[in-house]
Amino acid sequence: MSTVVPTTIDRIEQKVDTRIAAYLMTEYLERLGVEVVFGLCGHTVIALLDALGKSRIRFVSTRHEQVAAHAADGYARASGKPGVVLSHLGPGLTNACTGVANAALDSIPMVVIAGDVPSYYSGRHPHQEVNLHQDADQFQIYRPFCKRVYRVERVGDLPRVLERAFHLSQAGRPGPVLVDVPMDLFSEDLPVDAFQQVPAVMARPTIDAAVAEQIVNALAAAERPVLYAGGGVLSARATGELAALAEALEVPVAHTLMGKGCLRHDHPLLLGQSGFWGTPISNDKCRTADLILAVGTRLAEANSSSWDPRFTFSIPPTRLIHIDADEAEIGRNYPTELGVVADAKLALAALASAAQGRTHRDRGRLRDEIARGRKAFAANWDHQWSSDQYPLRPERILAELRKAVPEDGFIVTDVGWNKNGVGQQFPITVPGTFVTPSGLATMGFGPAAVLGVKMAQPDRAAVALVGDGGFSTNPSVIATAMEADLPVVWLVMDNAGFGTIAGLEKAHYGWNFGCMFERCGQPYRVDYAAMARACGARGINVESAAALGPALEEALGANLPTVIQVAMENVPTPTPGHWDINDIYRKGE
Ligand SMILES: Cc1ncc(C[n+]2csc(CCOP(=O)(O)OP(=O)(O)O)c2C)c(N)n1
Repeated sequence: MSTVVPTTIDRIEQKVDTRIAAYLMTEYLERLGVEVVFGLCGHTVIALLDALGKSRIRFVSTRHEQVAAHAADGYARASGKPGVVLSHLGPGLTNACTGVANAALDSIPMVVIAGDVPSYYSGRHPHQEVNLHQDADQFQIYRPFCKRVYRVERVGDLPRVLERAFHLSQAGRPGPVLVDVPMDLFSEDLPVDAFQQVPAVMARPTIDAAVAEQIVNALAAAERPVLYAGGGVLSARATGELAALAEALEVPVAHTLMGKGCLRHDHPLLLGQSGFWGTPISNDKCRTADLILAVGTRLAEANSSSWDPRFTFSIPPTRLIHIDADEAEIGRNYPTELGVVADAKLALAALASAAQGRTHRDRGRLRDEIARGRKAFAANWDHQWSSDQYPLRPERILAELRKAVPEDGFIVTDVGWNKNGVGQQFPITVPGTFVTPSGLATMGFGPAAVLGVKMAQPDRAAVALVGDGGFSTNPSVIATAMEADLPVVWLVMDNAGFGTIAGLEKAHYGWNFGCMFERCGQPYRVDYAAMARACGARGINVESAAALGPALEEALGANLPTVIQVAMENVPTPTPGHWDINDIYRKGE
């Protein structure tokens, strides 16, 4: 005769009130301030959906888990809170992977809650488990990019794991955390007060007065110093502190793609973006600097011209001081004179305050030089802002977009001309209004991320500027925007192909095989505006350059999601920097 050993929960149940875990967990999410969960259903998560449906939390049901993850990512960027994703196991988990990895590479706080196969099936290879060579291990797919992957083995662990997930996703360098829950645990009972602990309020690390003094001294004494701002400056909401430091010591500011917006576009000390798609004045000043103070950046490949010293950074002889939330980033690609692990806002505030009233080396006619350098580069393309040609020049599209969208409106890009052109040329004045996928550079990010941005900031305009390739990866975003009542605008730059890669192949191999949209050898165009209308949304086909401005005005004033499709000439974004892939390609016979 077998003896039934009571579990911890059974023992607890005899003494205290209990409720079903899914409901307690949802109430906990409400208490943590979660306003919205983005996800897609499956049999493993309907217990949680039932609870969510009865809560104050909104559930945005997407039609692809990658869309859910990108939307949660956009929400996190525009709200400053972690994005929350709900995913089914197996195909749901693998579909969401790209979106979660994209968030990870851009240091976006995110909690992914996944329903898994029932716990008691471990090793039996149940329905929809990814398990051919490992048992009950599919959550490990998230390991290379999540800050933690938790598999909850017992329902009693759920409160602690969720608290850890919300804490870790936001603490230090933010990023995604996976909470993988065997579905039977959602339906188990927990004591009503099981979800007690909330994430600690964190005092972020700053720099002490002596270190601040040392850095300010070095900047003041340097002959050609540069401040180099990454996305960490924007996510720490530290742009005011950066401007104060730059102005106090008269130091020019260069930035990464994600650092765009760190100073107003018209700030006289702004050099612009560095690297392959950067600006010549930014690359020149970085390369010839005697001291660079880099803040909140990985000094990653695209912005560093593949780390080739002839183009963007030449370290040494340039000396580098690097402030970052993550110690692993310090010294990775360049020898670093001083590494500082600190919060960008606190560190820049300490530096700005130490720099107030300090004398510094004479910077000569630095501001004039910057103005001249920026103007000379813009002269290569600013005449195109008014070009009437059809298909449109991409620069005309940017000009119309800038005119139509208020300064505090969001420009969400994808990858392609949109990201590279906006990063290089588009005037941003309000920090945080430029949202872009940098580290993973995922095609498909923009059309979905704009949903989360609009959810976080419903009173501000939100436009996704995307290529036709990126838009068509997942046009189901239109239906989701309709269902969630999110009046976003997608401005689709249509060049009938994966234009950026087509241009690269053409430059090296003389044709663009495999990169253009074709049917029977002819260009193949999809009517995305009609697709929008089929979803009950608005769709506008722009048929002349002059028609784009009015179309944008109309779309931004509408209370329905709108797709604006505009034919665009496929021209490459200027590349003042370097990318060493261009040295790899070899053309045979
Ligand atoms: C998921 C994914 N697959 C492939 C790529 C490689 N890639 C970079 S840009 C690009 C073309 C994007 O085409 P489109 O959205 O039409 O924009 P365009 O380049 O024409 O401006 C591709 C395929 C990528 N970044 N992401």
